[in-house]
Formats: sequence, structure tokens, C-alpha cells
Amino acid sequence: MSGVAGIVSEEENWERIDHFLAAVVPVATAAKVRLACHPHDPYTPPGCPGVTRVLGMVERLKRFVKMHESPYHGLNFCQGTIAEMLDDPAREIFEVIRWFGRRGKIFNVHFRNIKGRKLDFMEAFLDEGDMDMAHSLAAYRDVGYPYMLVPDHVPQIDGRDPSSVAFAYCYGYIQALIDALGAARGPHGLLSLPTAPQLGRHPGRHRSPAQRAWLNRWHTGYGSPRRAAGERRRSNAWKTPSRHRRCARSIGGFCPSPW
Ligand SMILES: [Mn+2]
Repeated sequence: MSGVAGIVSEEENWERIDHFLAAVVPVATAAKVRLACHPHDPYTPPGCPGVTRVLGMVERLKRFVKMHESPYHGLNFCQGTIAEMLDDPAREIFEVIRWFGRRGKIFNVHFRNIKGRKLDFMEAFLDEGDMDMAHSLAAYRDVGYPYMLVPDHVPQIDGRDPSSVAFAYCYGYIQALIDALGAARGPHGLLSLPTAPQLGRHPGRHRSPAQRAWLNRWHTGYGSPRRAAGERRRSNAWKTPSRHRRCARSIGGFCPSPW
């Protein structure tokens, strides 16, 4: 059974996508407007619930950006949603960033992290999830990604405005990562990070000894990094300036502000 309402098969979904792209991509291309499609969030198994959503899998997203190919047809690359499509995000995410990044198909990045994997995950703060966000940032740098990195939905933080406080924490974390990637040079600097890290026993925490030593300097006097992150949130959250932030210094062209 198929039709306007009810069960929608994969084939029918592709037909609809093709119909839409055929009409819209030429117009967007002529007007030089980038179409940034957000993936289906989260992945759902075929036929669930009656609709086979085709943009919740990496291979399907590759097919999607190749349909009616145009430099103005690409993705709002939600790293969290992509991770929710993968069996082992901590290991697999870098190659996905590279595949879409090298082809110029990433027009915006939702820079967020998760704990877990496909069909078994929790949304997490940038520094608490399984993906190494410093290496992720290095991967965006290496493919020449020129646009924005923005926070996405995260757990809320106690306070007068739990959602905005949590976002403010993410802005600060992104800004610090950008600064660290650009400013810290030499053997202990993030600038020397490879984008295909050597993975240790803990997939989510596969930092090199040099990187761990460098990061530990941040946390002097705060105890563990996780504790330090919690303390920063509680004590400094209200000091975070407006979300309408200045653009980052030009380090690979990143800007953490979506506005
Ligand atoms: Mn998103």
C-alpha cells in the first residue's frame, strides 16, 4: 500500500526527493543560494513507523548529494545525527567528515556529540561524548571547511535559562577548541593533531600522550577534566557573554555563531 498518506516505501521517498531536487536545485544554483539539508534525526529502521526514511544513513546521504549535483546542494552536517547512524562513531566519524568535506558538501556543521551508537545513544556535551571533538575539528580544518560550527541540542544545565546556559557552555567550548587548534603550535599543540588518530583501548578517549599532557594543563587545580567541566558550568555560566558573539579570529575561517 502506498500513496500520499500512510506507508511510504524507500523507492517512493527517493522519487519524491528527486522531484523536489529537480525543481529546487537549478533555482538555488542560479541564485547562488546553498541548500543545506539536515539528515533525518535520528536514524530509524526501514519501515518504522510505516515510513522508510532514506536520509538517516550515510550511504543514502552520499547518494542524496550526488543527485542533481550542484555546488549549492549539500548538507547541514549534523555531527550528532551522523553519529547516531554509525555503529562506532568514535572511529567512523572522521572518514564521513572527510568524504563530504572533500567534495564541498558541508555547508554548516551542527557541532555536537553523543554517547553510544546507532539505536542506542544519549545526547551529550561536547566533552562528554564518545567522539573526540578536537580531532573532529582538525578533520574539518583539513578538508578546508570554510563555514560555521554551531552548537546543537544538548542536555540542559541548572539555572534561570537551562537551555541557553547549556548553549553558552558549548559556544565557549567551541571557541576554545578553535583557539587551541590555531594557537597551540609545536609538539604539544592541537595544531599537530592527525585527523586519523591512533585509537587506544578507550575508543572515546583516544588522545595521544602529548595531547593529554597538553589538555591536562587546562585542568590544573580542578581535579579531573570531567569535574572541571562541571565546575566551569556551575561557576562561570552566567559570565558567558551574549550568544551574538563576534566571529572567531580567522583560523581556518571558522565562526561559532549561527547569526
Ligand atoms: Mn542537528
